[in-house]
Amino acid sequence: MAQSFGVIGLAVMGENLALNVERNGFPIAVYNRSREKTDTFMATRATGKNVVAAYTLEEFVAALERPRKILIMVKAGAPVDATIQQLKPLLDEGDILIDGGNSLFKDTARRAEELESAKFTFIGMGVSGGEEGALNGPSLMPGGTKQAYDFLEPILTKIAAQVDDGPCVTYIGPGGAGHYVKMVHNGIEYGDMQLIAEAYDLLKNVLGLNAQQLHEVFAEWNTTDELNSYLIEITADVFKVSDPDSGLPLVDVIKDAAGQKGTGRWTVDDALEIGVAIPTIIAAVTARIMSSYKQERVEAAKQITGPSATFDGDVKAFIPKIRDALYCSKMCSYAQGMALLSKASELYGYDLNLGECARIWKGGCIIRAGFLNKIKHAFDENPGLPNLLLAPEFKQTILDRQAAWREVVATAAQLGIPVPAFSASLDYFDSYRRDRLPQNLTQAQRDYFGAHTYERTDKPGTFHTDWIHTVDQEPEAVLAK
Ligand code: NBP
Repeated sequence: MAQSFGVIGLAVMGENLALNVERNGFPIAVYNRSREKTDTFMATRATGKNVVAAYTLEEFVAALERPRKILIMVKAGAPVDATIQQLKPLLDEGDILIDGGNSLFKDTARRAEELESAKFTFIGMGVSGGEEGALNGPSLMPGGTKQAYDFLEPILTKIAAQVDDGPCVTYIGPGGAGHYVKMVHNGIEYGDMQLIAEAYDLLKNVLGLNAQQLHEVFAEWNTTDELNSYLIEITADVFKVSDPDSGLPLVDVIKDAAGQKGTGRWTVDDALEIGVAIPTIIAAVTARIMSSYKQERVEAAKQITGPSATFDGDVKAFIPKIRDALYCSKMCSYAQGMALLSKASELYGYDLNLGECARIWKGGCIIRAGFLNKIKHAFDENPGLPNLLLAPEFKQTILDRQAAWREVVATAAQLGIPVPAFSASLDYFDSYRRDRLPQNLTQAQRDYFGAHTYERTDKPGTFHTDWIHTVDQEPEAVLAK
């Protein structure tokens, strides 16, 4: 009997998704480029399961019922193209290929076009949740034709994480829409992680909390409606782990240089390309880059000193202020991510349902959090909401906490502690809420040196001034008086 679902690529994600699909009642066939991984999988985790191993792609396609449903879970980039090219001659019209890797949305759009014109069906599906999510229920973001999604829906809804209002999967939109939404999810994830890192820095290095106290603070924050989330939960756990060699908290002996695989940068690249301000996410990506200058920073620390002052306030009273700053900054970060999705939806024709995007992130994925309910609610109430900061519940919450947020950012600046994502969020908030920014001067400068013209606030049209010959006579200096 033919197997109903195929998985190519048996690294952590492919293996776990394969087992998830099989556990949910769909017999599977698997294939991996190198034979050893398939052998190990079959001899260990696949034993006793309805899994057929294939050692060539010919065997693999022959093992599948038609139309074939094939999930490609290989390293993103050239390996996906190579796999598709090898598969193409073996497929039949109507077969469905799903790329579940972290592919760049532009690659997905290109592949969809190529494969659709060859009468195959292609789904570019973002998968979030790491290896644990892949096995027990990830958040799935499939993009492609609605018809293909409908065909796959019975499988996808079963393997996805389940939350109070349904499985964490929905039809995202055409072409590269699924991978776009996954990319922005990852950008938001970068923002969340950096904001938590900054809260940790303040708690530890300004307030002097030890690992046990850090654990208690994050564990307590995780019980709140606002901050309850997977990332806060694992942060609390991290402080409970000691290093067996040194006896120190393990986190203290980890080198402070963060890696990145590229999806955060892709989010930044596209936001800049389509003109959406995402300063918190940019700050998060930049902070990882700064962290990677480890050796240079060690040298610089010997030569450049910061303020010598230390915190002399009330430690207990400052902790909730840091929590407020974290929450306000997080709201700004999500406001930026959702604004990016909204603009991309319009420009790329994705027709995204932003409330649904927030809903499918409620379970399975790395940014899962109770807070996403509020975002879903805000967009359900007003699908045309220009910015999350204007949603009544978000607006009021920030207004109630902005004094604490400002105090935290100001204190960090005075003590020389970098809080790039807290500050970027506050700047975003202050810029967004101001009806007049200083870019009137920027426009004047641009027109001065480059005749770039400007618009006026009092009448329509485009204007240019011959600044050099119009500069007033030097008036009597007033500042010195
Ligand atoms: P990797 O990204 O580490 O890729 C390893 C797999 O790709 C192996 O099966 C390998 O086969 C195969 N592969 C490579 Br490399 N080059 C190939 C080629 N030219 N042709 C065919 N197969 C090739 O695996 P992963 O961590 O499981 O991730 C899979 C995808 O899921 C990636 O796109 C990743 O970004 C994405 N993702 C990962 C996570 C996570 O938490 N790890 C989460 C969400 C999404 P081999 O065994 O023969 O070398």
